[in-house]
Amino acid sequence: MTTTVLIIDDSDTLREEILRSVRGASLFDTYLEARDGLDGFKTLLNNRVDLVLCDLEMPRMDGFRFLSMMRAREEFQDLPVIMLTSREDRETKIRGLEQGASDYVTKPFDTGELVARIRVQLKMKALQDELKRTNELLRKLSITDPLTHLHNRRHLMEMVEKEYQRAARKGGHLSLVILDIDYFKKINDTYGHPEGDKVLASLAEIVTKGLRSYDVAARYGGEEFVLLLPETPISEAYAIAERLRGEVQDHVFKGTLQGQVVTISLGVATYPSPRVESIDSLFRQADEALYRAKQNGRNRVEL
Ligand code: GH3
Ligand code: MG
Ligand code: MG
Ligand code: MG
Ligand code: MG
Repeated sequence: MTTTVLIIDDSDTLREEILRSVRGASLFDTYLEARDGLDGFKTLLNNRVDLVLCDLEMPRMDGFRFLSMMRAREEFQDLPVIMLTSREDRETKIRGLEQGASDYVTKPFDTGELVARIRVQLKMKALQDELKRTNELLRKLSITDPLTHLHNRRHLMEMVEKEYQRAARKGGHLSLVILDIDYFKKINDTYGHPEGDKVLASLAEIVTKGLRSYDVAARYGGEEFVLLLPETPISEAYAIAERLRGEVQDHVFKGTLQGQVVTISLGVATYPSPRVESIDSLFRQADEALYRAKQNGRNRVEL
């Protein structure tokens, strides 16, 4: 990946001088220049930039305005900005740092110092990016079931809470589908546990495929899955469950499981409805419906 620096200064001489310094240190592959804050901001919007060197006093838009404009935008929160100031003025430096400057260099600057400060900023940015990636990964792991890559039960309960509150506030319909594999024990007994795991992974794929972006599919227990369907009245939830039931039944397994038909039973419940006035009762109704589906012969959807 190429690294890009943006130099914003109204003085041609100074820009050239800075350019020479950063070029000499081979810190960047691409060099962008702007004559004032407004120009610089436009350049920032149109290019991927890794570090900004910015003068304070400039016509049209000065360094302070530039700083507050860019820091107001989410995508530029972590972008390092080194201010170039001719003023030894303590107040100016403090104000710059307070408005989001990462560091400053006083003009006339020393090339060695400028390069060293740039290196520090680039290193901090790299560490920050890595930390962010690690955090995202940890977050993802903490909400995902490792076998099926569906949401885990804990995250499902968080989402249920959120969607329930939303439905209660706005008066929409929130549907819940609980599904359980029929005679899964027999599949494990016949093919072995690892093949059973493959069935679970395949089912997860089928379930995920047909979902809308705001639906949530989770592994609720060993071989039980839950679909959380916001803004979905019971008739629609039933249709979704019924479609899923058919897709699972028609699924053609490969390898050892070839020829094996797997079916699921599903229970559907919706908030609000006569016996559903809490999250607990939403789950209870769906669970009871699932029980009836099992009782009534399996490979069925019950409300
Ligand atoms: P039914 O639901 O139709 O009443 O019959 P069932 O055979 O599916 O019965 P039950 O729901 O009681 O059994 C669930 C089985 O699922 C038991 C357990 O060995 C298996 N199971 C649970 N978690 C996993 C898993 O992660 N991997 C595999 N391979 N099997 C699992
Ligand atoms: Mg200037
Ligand atoms: Mg079960
Ligand atoms: Mg059971
Ligand atoms: Mg089962």
